[in-house]
Amino acid sequence: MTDITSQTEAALAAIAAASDLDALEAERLETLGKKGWVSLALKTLGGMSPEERNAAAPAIQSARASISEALDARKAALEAAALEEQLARETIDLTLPAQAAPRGSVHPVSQVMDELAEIFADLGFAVATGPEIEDDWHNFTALNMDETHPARAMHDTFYFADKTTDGKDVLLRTHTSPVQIRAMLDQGAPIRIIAPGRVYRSDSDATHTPMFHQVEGLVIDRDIHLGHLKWTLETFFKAFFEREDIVLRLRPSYFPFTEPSVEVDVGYSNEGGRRVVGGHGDAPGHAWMEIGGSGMVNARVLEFAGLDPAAWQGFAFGLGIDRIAMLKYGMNDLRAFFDGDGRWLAHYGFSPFDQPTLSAGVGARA
Ligand code: FA5
Repeated sequence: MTDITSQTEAALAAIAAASDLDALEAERLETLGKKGWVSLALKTLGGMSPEERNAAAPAIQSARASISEALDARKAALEAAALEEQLARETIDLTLPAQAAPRGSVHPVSQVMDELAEIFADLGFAVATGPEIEDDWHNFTALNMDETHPARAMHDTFYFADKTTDGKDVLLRTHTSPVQIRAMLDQGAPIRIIAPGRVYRSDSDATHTPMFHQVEGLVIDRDIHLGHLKWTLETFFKAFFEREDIVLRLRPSYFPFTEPSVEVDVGYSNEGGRRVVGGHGDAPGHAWMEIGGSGMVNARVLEFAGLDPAAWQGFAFGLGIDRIAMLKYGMNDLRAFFDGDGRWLAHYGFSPFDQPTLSAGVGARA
């Protein structure tokens, strides 16, 4: 009896002193485990007479109950302490400043594409896309450049060795104009889209790269005329450059897919070696810079795209995105855009948090 009492007291003290879950498990095995002394004592009850059992059982059972309870309580306490310790160790204080400078920035071309989409969305334009690997029907033929058309040669095209299953040449699109054809065939008229994206030409110097970016614009509706085109481009450039003194010059030109065709120039001045848009290109200290081509969609193109030229007219334009990015953000060598130089990106790139919005200003830098 006294034996059990003192053994129980010793066990309870050991349980209370167990400093971790392993020590506690060792104590459980020693008491309530299969070969633990409490279990063995319980087994002896079977061999006793009823009187002996009545006398011995309560002490053993109460020892088992109190030890089991103490084991559970100590286990819960040790687990809670372990959790506390882990939580304290793994704490992240979100109010602390970042340890390292954030890396990565948005390329000016991507930023300008977001700005374009934002401004044109406000004018009711949707964004359309087309494949960069095109066939010559969409890139040339449907744009009124048949196989012998000299304008095909002007585009310095990268061709693939293989043809499509129906015998068309496959190429890297030389402009975004094939998206006009795809949009008209897909959607019919009326239509109001822009199509920004990559284009490819075998061309390279400070203002030409083999891959560059254009944004195509296409509006097809009834009674559309060149005045709508001029207003749209002027409104766009004023919002894009965030200045009212933008002057555009539409110069007669030739594109097989527009008639009439006009080249779009913007007036700029040189300030400290940097081109700054604004002002009339013929004013003192100013000049004109070509930024794109445009015109009224040629009736032949409407026919290729399944639209009736007697019912529908429209205008289209194609602007060099890299050129307008250079003008807006002051870079002077187009080739640096695609060198992947981290220092250039750190200087000219944008914070991912700098989302262009019309309300906050499309050119805001964070
Ligand atoms: C075209 O590509 C026509 N598709 C534009 C068009 C669309 C006209 C719709 C009419 C209607 P062009 O080859 O001129 O036109 O190119 C348009 C603009 O892309 C140029 O003004 C220039 O800003 C830019 N660009 C042309 N070649 C390069 C190049 N190699 N590198 C960078 N930008 C270029």
